[in-house]
Amino acid sequence: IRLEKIIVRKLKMRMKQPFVTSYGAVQNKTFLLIEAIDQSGQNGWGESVAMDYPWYTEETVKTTEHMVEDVLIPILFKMDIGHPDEVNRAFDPIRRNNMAKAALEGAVWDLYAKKQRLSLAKALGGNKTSIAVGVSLGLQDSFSKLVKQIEEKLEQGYKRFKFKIKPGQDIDYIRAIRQAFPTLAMMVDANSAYTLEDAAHLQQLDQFQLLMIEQPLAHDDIIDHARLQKQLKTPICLDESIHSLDDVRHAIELGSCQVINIKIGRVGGLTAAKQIHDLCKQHGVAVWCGGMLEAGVGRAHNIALTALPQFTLPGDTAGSSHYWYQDIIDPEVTVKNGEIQVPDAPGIGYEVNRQVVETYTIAEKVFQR
Ligand code: OSB
Ligand code: MG
Repeated sequence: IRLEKIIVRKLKMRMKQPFVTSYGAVQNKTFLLIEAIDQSGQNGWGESVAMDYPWYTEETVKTTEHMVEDVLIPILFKMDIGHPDEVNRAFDPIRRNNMAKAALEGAVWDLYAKKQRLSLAKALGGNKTSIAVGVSLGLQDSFSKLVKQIEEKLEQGYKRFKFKIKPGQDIDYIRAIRQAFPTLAMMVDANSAYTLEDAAHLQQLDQFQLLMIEQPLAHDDIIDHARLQKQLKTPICLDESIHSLDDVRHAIELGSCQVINIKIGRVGGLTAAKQIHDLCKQHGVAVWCGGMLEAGVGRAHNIALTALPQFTLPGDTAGSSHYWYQDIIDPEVTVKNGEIQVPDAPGIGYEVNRQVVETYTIAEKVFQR
């Protein structure tokens, strides 16, 4: 693969409803959509998951633009790519900026799989034909609206419910949900809203049969999480704290968590995500695929990754219509009986709808080798 042309589009899409976390609300999503084209005219698609404001990790739409355009594309234009893993290695000397790296590497993976006439799932080594999925529900101010949402998702068969929590909207909030849904497969995500001093407070969550508590403590911590895990019956799952294979190795060694949330963007791409998957499999650590409110291209990459065997827990990959009035892929991602069919067609297995992409595009730049 010799990349000849890379198109960087900036899209702005409005979500059906604001997504509220311990940090605040997101409703307008701006992101980069990458189209990479090689010497034969074959293209591949990637989506950056960085958002407008650096509340989740340090990256933003603007930092990813800079990295993609000024640093990473020049590296790709110097390469002859035999396999996408080489892109991971070529980006390795560049510190972090994982979401920017993942967006480009994802486009190369899609292109590579298409040339091999393999689905992206198969190209990654995944064999599942369908994946079980869950849904992540943001903080709600009205309990009856939340109950209605849960009931609607239960009807569609969603297999796991994740609720955001924050100090002041946690124990009583989760108790109320548990009382309304005594057998619901449910977990919570704090997005780093607590400290070790809250350990006794968080112990109250142990009574609600939660599958796990995601990222209760600092975004860059693995030591305090190990201390907290010793004081909690509920398994801890790490999200923000995991950026690399070494982070996962350290977390396993220290006992900082029992479950890992793998997000392609946060760990720097599919190659890194697969390596983390393999390490977790070796250690018997369960993993699931986290979501970043992706549009269709990013969602398709998540589906392909989740086809790997150690993704034994339902992740965040809900159907397109949960977020969007109209997604950018054809067909849209649909959930039936709580499952998504893993596409068989080459690459990401969904067509990008160029007309729809155009309606959301607010900027476009073309780079030539
Ligand atoms: O912490 O998992 C998170 C969305 C954006 C940033 C961080 C997180 C999330 C989600 C949403 O929980 C998952 C989704 O539906 O895509
Ligand atoms: Mg999270």
